[in-house]
Amino acid sequence: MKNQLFILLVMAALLHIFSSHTAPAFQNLEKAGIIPKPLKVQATGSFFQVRPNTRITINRDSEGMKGIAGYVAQLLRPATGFDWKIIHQKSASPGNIHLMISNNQPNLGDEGYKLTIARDRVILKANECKGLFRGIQTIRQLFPPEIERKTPQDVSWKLATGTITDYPTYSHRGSMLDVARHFFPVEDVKAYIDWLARYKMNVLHLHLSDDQGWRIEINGWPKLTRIGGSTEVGGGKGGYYTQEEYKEIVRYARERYITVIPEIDMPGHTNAALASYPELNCDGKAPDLYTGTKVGFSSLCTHKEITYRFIEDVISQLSELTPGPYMHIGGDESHATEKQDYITFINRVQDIVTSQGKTLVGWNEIAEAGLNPESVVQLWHGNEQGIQAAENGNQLIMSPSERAYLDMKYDSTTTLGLDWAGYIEVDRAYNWSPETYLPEIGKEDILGVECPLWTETVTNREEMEYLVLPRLLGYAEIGWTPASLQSWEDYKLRLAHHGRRLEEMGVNFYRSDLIPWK
Ligand code: NGO
Repeated sequence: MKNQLFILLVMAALLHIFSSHTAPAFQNLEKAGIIPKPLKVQATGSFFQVRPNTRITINRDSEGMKGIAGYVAQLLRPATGFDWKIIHQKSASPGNIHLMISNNQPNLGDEGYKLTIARDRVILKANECKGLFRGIQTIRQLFPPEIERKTPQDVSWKLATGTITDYPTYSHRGSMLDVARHFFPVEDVKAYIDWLARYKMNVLHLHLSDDQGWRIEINGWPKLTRIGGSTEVGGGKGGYYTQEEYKEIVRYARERYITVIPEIDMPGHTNAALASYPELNCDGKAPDLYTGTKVGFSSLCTHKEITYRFIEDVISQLSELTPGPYMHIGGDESHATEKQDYITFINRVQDIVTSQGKTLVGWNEIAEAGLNPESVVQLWHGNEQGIQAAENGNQLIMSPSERAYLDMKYDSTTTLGLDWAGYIEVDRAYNWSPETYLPEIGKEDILGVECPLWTETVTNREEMEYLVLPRLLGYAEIGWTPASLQSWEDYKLRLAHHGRRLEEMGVNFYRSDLIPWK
């Protein structure tokens, strides 16, 4: 009898040791595979059980806090089927998820957060709502992947216990969406914003005009949208955003702590505007609308005063509609503009932008114009101009085309996309670092990272998803996680794990052979 008891005890002890070593991922916070990888994670090996009566409690009754709590509830309700009542109370209580602002954690900055998951409660702390919002994306990834479903799932909702302390490396982490080559309705842009939000990105750069289309309503210039917005690459019907719709995009982004940067490309990439208003052309004649994919053939007439009246109207209205600090004026590939005219033009437009209280951003070509040091240069193709900008004191947004272009094919078999900057497989997209990309450009010169999705070949949401996912996740990590913590070997395992989540989301992501998908 004694012996039997002894054996039983030994077995129980062994079972305990064994089970704590093979704790399922949901019980080991360090193996949760979060993307972007957080700065510091400490697991405590147990779990918090979410129950039908688990509440979201907030320590302040502010609009911002209520907005965030509402966002969390709306994320968690469909798949759990629980109520997720929101309650205002000073401190955390057993069984609940407590969101709190407490301004005494200087190292967290405005986007950082500290998450503590104990067996009996969850506490998410940040200096600002923005930080809570980023932290919520972490909590979301700690739920089982079925949380992504739209209907109640029969799952035991557990969160692994431990603590996470996390804040971003770069303050600017974004993606550009080209709505000019093909037009995308507001709903698609919102879906895009949601992907950015999910991976803690904070900038949506909207490429609103190009040769093939003008996509934003400008009062006093109705033909821009009526004519310039009437088509797209391939000759489809195009489209445009009314100012109300644009405001809705900005509002939706803002609710997710994402800044919108509008881009009106000039003086080149302007055929849609030139086709709408003959007076913007040097010869006074409107060209035909263009639905091909060549670049570098159009230019606003840099000698005419009406050109600058036009730009002033566009920039002042967009400045009014956009709360963020930036105005992007393109400036790329102006091969149809004389060099000296280009320089004079960029300088005049820079003045217009700053007179509206905005900071100018442009593609690397604008560095040749001798910019104000406050202006920002987006490096895409033209390392010399990037270096020149850094020497001039301009901050850089890093979007090198051969690493960061979401419109490049993955490999020779990809049917969508372009390949002029090479193929960008998931490893090539991940395995680089903005601060070592060019020896002449250091971390202090860099504002952040953007991955652009140009849409010459992209016509709908599914195609968008295929090129964006999963590369976007890697760019998000490059922007958020310190370079010293990034590793392809580790990332590819986390991405493999994350694949289940993408599947539950029902998105059309690229299943790269390089990833050992689960
Ligand atoms: C270039 C060009 C765009 C194209 C894109 C396609 C820049 C900044 N200008 O990038 O007009 O759409 O390549 O990859």
